[in-house]
Amino acid sequence: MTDLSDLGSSAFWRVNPKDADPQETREWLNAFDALVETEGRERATYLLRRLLDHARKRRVQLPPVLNTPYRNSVDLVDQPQFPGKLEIEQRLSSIVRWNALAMVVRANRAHPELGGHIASYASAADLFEVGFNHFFRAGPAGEKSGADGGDLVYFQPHSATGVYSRAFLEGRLSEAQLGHYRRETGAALPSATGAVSASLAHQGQGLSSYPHPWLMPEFWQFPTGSMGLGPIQAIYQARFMKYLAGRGILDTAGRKVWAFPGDGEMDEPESLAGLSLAAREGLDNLIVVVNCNLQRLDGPVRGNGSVIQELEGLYAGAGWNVVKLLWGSDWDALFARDEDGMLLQRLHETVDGEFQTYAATDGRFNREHFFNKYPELRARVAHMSDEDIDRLRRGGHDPVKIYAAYHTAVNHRGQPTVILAQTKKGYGMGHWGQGKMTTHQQKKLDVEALRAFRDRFSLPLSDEDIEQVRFFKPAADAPEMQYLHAQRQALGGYLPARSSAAPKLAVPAPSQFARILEGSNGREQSTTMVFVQMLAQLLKDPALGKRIVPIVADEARTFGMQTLFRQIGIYSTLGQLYEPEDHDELLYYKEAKDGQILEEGINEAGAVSSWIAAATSYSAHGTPMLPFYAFYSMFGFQRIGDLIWAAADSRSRGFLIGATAGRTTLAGEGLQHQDGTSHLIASTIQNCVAYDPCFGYELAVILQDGMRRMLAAQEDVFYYVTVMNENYAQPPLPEGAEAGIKRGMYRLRLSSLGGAAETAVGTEHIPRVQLLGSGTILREALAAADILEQEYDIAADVWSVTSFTELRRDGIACEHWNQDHPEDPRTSWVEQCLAGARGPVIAASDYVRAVADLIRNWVPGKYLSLGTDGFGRSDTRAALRRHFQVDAQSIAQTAARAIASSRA
Ligand SMILES: Cc1ncc(C[n+]2csc(CCOP(=O)(O)OP(=O)(O)O)c2C)c(N)n1
Repeated sequence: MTDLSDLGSSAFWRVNPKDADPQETREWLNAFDALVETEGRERATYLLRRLLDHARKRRVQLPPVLNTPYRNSVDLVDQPQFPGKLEIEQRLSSIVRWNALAMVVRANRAHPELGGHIASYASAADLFEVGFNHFFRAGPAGEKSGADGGDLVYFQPHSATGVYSRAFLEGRLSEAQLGHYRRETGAALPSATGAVSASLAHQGQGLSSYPHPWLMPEFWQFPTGSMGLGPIQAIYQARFMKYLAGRGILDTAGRKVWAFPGDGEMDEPESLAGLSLAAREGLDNLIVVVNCNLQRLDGPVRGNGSVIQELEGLYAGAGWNVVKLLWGSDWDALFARDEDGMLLQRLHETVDGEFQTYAATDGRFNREHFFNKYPELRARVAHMSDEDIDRLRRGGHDPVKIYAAYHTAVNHRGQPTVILAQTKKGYGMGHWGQGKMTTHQQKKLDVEALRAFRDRFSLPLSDEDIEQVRFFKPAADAPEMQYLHAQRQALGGYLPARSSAAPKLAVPAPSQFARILEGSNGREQSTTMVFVQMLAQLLKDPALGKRIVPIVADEARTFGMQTLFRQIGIYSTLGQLYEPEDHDELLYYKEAKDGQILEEGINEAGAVSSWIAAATSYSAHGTPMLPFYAFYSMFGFQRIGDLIWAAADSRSRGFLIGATAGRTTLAGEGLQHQDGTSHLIASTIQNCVAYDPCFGYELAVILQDGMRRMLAAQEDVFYYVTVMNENYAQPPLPEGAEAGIKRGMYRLRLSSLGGAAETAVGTEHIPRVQLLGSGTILREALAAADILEQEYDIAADVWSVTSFTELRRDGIACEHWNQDHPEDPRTSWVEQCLAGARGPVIAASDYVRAVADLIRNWVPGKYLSLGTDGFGRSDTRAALRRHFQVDAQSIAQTAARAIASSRA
């Protein structure tokens, strides 16, 4: 048996183009069969491989092959002329490298607990710089600018120092700001122009550790700090841009999405989650550049293998255009002389753990251990000095090769491109950092190391500059500076830059939803149905209708949204290539190039990434959109909570609709489906406005107000609203309830036991309780009030709590205010509501008790919370509510006990 392990994961894609000459094909196949029979499979494999290599040499196009040799994809003969001034670019990148490094070293010197990363940007610097000098197009986002709106770049988060450092040279960040890297509280600092931006004035102007639009709203567009979220968001952003174009909303042709993940980051499931969608949808507006420095934080990414070959197989298998950018120009001559394939063989047998060692060692070591293994290779580098060997660059450090790869990528049509760029971690940090196992966390460099760095990159810095770790910026008329500005001007301006300039949209007045506000006239209906009804109405709105982006993850039918399939169509880049099975039905499954629904399949991460793209379209595209992503509430915050956190950081504006929500409302689905916590998690996200309404009119008031706040007032908030699948009669909006619905609670029922309901005067002798209910459990509270009055002679007032979260925020805001303004104190809405209300307060929701506990600080007197703590399980609603003690009986008993104990 031959050892096939050296074949790696090579495999052919099965593509079957039309056969131009079947007779000839048969002869070839017969010959092949004869070969296998007479000479055996091993020989056949060998010959196939030779044939492929030979074809490649003859530049015959091959069918897609998952793995190609360990060399650059762009052949020397196809390499475009480098259009830049290489020497100036090298000087510029050296300066950017220095300031990035200085930022970290200075922060760490001043405050040892601060710091940052040096080694990652050191590896990514040239990849970024070639982008900045030649490719990343900037431009005003906006409905009018359309195709000129510029590129969208998702930067590797911990290489942010390099982006700051470049912005410093560009005059967009000041030295004071660089000096406050990772120090973001305190007074605002003057920017490079001397001005303090209004939007930053209240929050200081230190530079955030990673890209955070929340903290640097005029700079960063996309938060990438949590590994894996950058790559998936980039894919769905590119897809959303095609969607905008497909629907005729915005011409996005010519604009690209670039993403720069690390090779270690590719182990995150989200990094790979969108690959097939990207290929399927032909996202040729997307370029992913994986910085393959072969290391992650702890050590090598694939010490015993090859991360580049592995990623090549994955991307190629998914249908991407894969461009390997492995070796710098100095290797060209070596490859040219590699007729016997010995160099390639040596590269193939080297695992990444060894490549890392070669990065950490010098030319002499590399000669001895890499080249000298085979006499043929030893002879081939005999004319080179150890220094020459040391200078053999990896592809990701050679602007000429990087340019060639990027050029190929931007001109490729029909597929997304991934560039697998081989680099060295800690490039240029000598034996202090380059290729070292511990380099990721290196924050300190002593003066000797800094001096060596200066010499390595020929920086014009004095010994004193080095000792003081001074930032360096050439004079405005220096050739580097002129070049830098000229290149950026040619590309449309500077980047990254975040804009929030977008038209304000008028939203329908509350009266437009009269049908919902009037109630269902006794007809039983779930709030999910009310939501769908409202959505259908909004879709018909002449102004707003086209802005709506309904998103589902294969649950439209569960939520009764299937009527929308026919009405507005499902977006598909291909339209509909088949006659749907239900084509003769009125509401058939319609896919269309201008379809409005994004049907993401069973893919919450993808669906919420689409939602983020739509919810930030006002910023990235100057084109406000209004996404509604409806999902099983359990598979939202719990499952893809980190993406929602990124959505918050991104200043998303849109609706997340947690459907079939609650732990007991969704009766039969059991432990994994029944959600008792999403509102608790939602409460932790400061710009997430969460509501758990019970009635259709509450939902209508909330959605209308949400639209007003996000589209008309342009507040940076997003909404999480839970809707249920429990059917009941929907009452009409009680007079004057709107304000309370929005603020989080209002009194729904004032007990009339023993006296006039309006005043409750004269009922002081009757024991009284305040029942708070939210979501469908409000109905249990109403029933509990009946029980209390009828069976216990206890008067019970009932309050609908639409949002414990908003009530809490209001309470906290009042406390903050009162801290600073003792002379003019404010009273929280909970305190205002319950000021005259007598008796213990009992709250119940379909979520864990901690949700109701959120308002404990502001509830006067005794406060008892009921909730659904523990795992969900299947049973009838009634049985489940009894089990969790949130049914009417349990609420009534709790209230009665509270009264009894207060008497005792
Ligand atoms: C979800 C998540 N997990 C862990 C981290 C911490 N972290 C930051 S950078 C890093 C290593 C990144 O390695 P790689 O992607 O190879 O990039 P490199 O720094 O080598 O360029 C880790 C583990 C994170 N930021 N996000």
